[in-house]
Amino acid sequence: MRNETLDIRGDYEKNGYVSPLDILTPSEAQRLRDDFERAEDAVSGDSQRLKLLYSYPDRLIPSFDALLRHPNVIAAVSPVLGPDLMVWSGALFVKEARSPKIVSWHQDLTYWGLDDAQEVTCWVALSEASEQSGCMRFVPGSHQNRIVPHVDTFDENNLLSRGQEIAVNVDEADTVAAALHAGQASIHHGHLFHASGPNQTNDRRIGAALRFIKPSMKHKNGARTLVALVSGQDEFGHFEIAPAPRGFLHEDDFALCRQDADRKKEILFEGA
Ligand SMILES: O=C(O)CCC(=O)C(=O)O
Repeated sequence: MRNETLDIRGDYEKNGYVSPLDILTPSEAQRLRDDFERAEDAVSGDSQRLKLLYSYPDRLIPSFDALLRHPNVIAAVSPVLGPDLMVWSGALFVKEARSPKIVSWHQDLTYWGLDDAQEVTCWVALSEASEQSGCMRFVPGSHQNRIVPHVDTFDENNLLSRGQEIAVNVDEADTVAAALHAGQASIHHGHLFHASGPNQTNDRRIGAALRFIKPSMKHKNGARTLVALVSGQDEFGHFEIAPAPRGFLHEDDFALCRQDADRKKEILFEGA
């Protein structure tokens, strides 16, 4: 793997992202995709469970919990956040083949209700994320901004919860495409301007967005949402630490995710 030759911390501080990083072999990525698609088939008749599966694959499928703790993932994130790492969310972003779904320009931390910016997303491609399939685009250096105003569009083709979009113009000429092969990843800052376009290919574009935080972070409203402690220690106790998944799509894990989704909904839709 060639990540050792990168200055992850230096590049991240300068640009607000690092891409591409080699994380999984193509066959490891394919195995995760297979597990996800097997789970999808198993819950396909139940829209509530399907939604929970997209939001919490890491709490419902043991191999996705293992992804959060993968040594290459930890090695990509710890140069930025340090050795104590929690994952606040591990949701999937899926764009079906030939799908018009997009993600508008936004900054991640806008609506998450967290009190600080000690957060890094590691976005792991489980299928080809090319410009044609709608990979992410970044505005290098834009993480130096604080949170800028966003407007909610609730556009049905937008994968974001509120269809939120930053209210300042982004010049395409200032952007870079973060194309990834299956098994590669990018990391990005919670204030970085980023977006992604439609999928114009014949395969699904599937990515796991792993949201790492430092344990010192907390919710401004005091909510103790569910996190996975994946490296080091939690000396703060601001969150509820999730147990390992009890099995593949275990009923008790669905119940835990349902509870957490309700807590998060209150935060994500505050003021909407
Ligand atoms: O998957 C995408 O296209 C966008 C994901 C995203 O915005 C994020 O991970 O913060």
